[in-house]
Amino acid sequence: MTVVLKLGGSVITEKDEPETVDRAALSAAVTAIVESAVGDDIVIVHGGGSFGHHHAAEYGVSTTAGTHNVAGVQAIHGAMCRLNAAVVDALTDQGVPAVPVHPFSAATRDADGALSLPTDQITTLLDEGFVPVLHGDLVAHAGEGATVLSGDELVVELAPAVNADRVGVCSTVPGVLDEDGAVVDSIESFDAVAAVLGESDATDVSGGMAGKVRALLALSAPAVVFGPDALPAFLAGESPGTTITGDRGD
Ligand code: IP8
Repeated sequence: MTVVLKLGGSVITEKDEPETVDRAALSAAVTAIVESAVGDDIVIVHGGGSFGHHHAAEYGVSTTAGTHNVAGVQAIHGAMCRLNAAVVDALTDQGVPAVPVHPFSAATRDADGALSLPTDQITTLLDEGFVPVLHGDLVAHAGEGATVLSGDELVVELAPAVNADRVGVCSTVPGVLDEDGAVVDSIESFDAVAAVLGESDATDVSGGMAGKVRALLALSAPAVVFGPDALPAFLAGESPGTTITGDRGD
């Protein structure tokens, strides 16, 4: 069974402190992975948290608005590489054969914004017993310079490429919440929940929960959005939080 797991950037970083890892939260997530039966058959993606989003906001870069500013590209990509190194280190410290994969080195967006992500490297690493660890990053974008590539977009690209049986998105909240703060059990179309999907409460240049749901609806496999406490349950095969079932079939 192959699992694609996204660790939200706000889960593993102190969202209000620039470039600060939440060591306790990261360690708890790694422990949950180590103690699960998933083994090495997992691809991990992490978001930007107080690393990428902080710099992206400073340089005015989002998933659609790009930059040609070299200092900006270096600041954003560099911060994400530093967070990636912290995540890979935390995993290897607990014995996971984690290796870094930096999407900026491989992915492109065309002038229409369509993403192309080569995945042979990922499938080969998995076959060879490694745990690839990707991260939200920048991407070379025709006509825009470089734009933000969110971890949720990566999840959508990776899940079919590795024939993922399960897709999990570990967020700071226990699922997608309705206007009363209750977890929505399942989502089958964006229109059904558009009214309750607000903006993220942290600096988030990737579109907050609305952007997350939109991206995950593009998957043909169901994706589960849950909070950090439910990570062990997800890895044990349960579907805590919100299950998002793709309605586009592509
Ligand atoms: O937190 C964004 O990744 P996300 C990465 O998954 C950057 O949206 C560079 C801000």
